[in-house]
Amino acid sequence: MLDVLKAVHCPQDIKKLNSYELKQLAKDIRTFLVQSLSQTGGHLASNLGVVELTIALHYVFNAPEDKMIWDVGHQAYVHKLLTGRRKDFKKLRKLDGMSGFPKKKESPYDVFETGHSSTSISAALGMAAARDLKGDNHKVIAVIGDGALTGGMAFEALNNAGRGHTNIIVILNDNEMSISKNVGGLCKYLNKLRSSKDYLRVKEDVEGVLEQVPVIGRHAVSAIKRTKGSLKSLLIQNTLFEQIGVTYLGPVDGHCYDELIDILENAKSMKRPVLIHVKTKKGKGYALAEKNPSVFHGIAPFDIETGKLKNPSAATTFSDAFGTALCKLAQKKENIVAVSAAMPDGTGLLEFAKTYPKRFFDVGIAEQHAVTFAAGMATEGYRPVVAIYSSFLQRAYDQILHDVCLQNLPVIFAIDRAGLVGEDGATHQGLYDIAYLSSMPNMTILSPKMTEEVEEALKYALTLDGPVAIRYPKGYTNISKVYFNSYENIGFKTLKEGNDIAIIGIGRMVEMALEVSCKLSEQGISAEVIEAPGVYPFDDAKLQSIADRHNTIFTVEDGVIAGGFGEKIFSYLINHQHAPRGHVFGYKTGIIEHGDIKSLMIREGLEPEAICNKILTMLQKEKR
Ligand SMILES: Cc1ncc(C[n+]2csc(CCOP(=O)(O)OP(=O)(O)O)c2C)c(N)n1
Repeated sequence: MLDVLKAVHCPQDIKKLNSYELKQLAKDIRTFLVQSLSQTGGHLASNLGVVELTIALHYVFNAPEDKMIWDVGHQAYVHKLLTGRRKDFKKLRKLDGMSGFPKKKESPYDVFETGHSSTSISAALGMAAARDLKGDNHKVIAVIGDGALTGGMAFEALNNAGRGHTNIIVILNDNEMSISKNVGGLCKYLNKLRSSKDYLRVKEDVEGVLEQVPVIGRHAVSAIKRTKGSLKSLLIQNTLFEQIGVTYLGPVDGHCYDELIDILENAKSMKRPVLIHVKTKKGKGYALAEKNPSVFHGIAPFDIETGKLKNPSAATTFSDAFGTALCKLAQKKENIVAVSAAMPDGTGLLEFAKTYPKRFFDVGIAEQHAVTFAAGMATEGYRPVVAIYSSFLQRAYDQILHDVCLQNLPVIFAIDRAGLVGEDGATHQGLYDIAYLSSMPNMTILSPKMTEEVEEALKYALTLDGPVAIRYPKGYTNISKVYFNSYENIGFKTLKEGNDIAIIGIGRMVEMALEVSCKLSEQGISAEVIEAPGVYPFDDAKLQSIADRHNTIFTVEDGVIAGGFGEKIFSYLINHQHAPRGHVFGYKTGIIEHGDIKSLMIREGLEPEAICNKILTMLQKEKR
């Protein structure tokens, strides 16, 4: 069992395998992935779909000299397995373990880091341009899914590639799925191409026809092969890709080595930008994942027989609360519409999509477009609610500023996964939204601290006539319901009285602030705990009165300190002739790798014990 996989330590080992062993390797990898991910969780379905493709790539090309870039990077597990990291799967996505995405420091085979979608073709083209300038001749390959191809940057890159003769090889891994079913006109177009006569059949037909021409036939076939490298490229000139200057090869069956190796060898010999259209099945080889690829896209530890989660949670998450609240409000307010960038599942919008199909817009992995599309709808009297994860919304910085905030349009941003997200790591942590949104004109930022407050925050947002961001974390919080806030006003609110110091928390950090105050009271320190449901702009008068009551103020947020909530509080107070002592608790750096959220917070010093100790040390120093 798994003998072939165990014998593969680096891509050179694959090149020694015969066709039977190559097939066995694919089987071994699928067995390994299902077993291993059933224990650790991770991105299963996408990886099961690229097993033969990844093996064929390493069989034909010479990594790491030839460079492979994995778009999004969630499908790079097979690549990791083939490049000497099998043992590291035990700690996949765990603290100090192997990342779920390509990481340069992990392996020389990981040449470019990904996590957010649609970057691979740009990066590949840049690497290829550098190669040409240096006079090198290795190959650069970008592997991109049909979902990731819906991101505009992929087209910016193809447009750029089509202008010149820089050779890059783009592998379009088309499984007809994003996380959910892929959407849009491009997807329909790819479907048409998928069902056209496949690459090998066309090639055989042409060779057959030419060979029937006596004497010159055989020469013609090899001459065309030599000069053009691709017979098919002579025939199919009318794809979108060909029209913009990128040679289209395909479609090929992404689970058939013969087809894959033939087409990759062909592309390898070409001197131009090439796109190879590969048809794959997401979840291939594991029936439950084939049937339900969205569920197995990213999954927590599960039972192999049933596919059920090992530790299911019945708790309502912030995403659930958002979805339910939006459906409820949309019933009364017909101008509410919802916009998703390929994440209706993760953001809790499935029910809304089902209940209000005409008022639901999944625009694909296109966060920039999602925001400006919403801005357009807002100009026509609609109340768009754009639900996007914090880290992916970074994509749309200028659209939020230029198209929404400067025009003061009433677009609501439902920012899910704000703060640490844990296992997905540095590219996915939602650390920056407060910093970048709080510097934008007209923007109001709200931060509910418990799931029950999401509906209140939404209702409040709908009373405003400008942009509002409602940020909330992954999962749920455990804060006592006695602290429920009805969002009648969003000013600072004292949750617990205290005389010695003030601790101001936002969102899920309010729970932390309350815990810290309990620990401090055991040490004889009385802390006033204040929440800021309106993170920004804050209530100036109330802030001044807090500063009148306390000389020492602490703030706690789950975002980067630089430009964040605490910095703005202290900057405001200093500029208004208050000079409180205190400390801003948040993340000192924006690079926080993968691991479970609790461990990461402990490591960052954002946990009650560490905060309490820091406060006590400060207070003691002040006494001296
Ligand atoms: C900018 C951005 N938005 C959203 C996501 C979340 N996301 C991760 S994978 C994925 C679907 C990718 O589909 P595809 O490229 O076809 O790959 P597949 O999983 O089908 O192999 C999405 C939407 C992301 N990683 N980056």
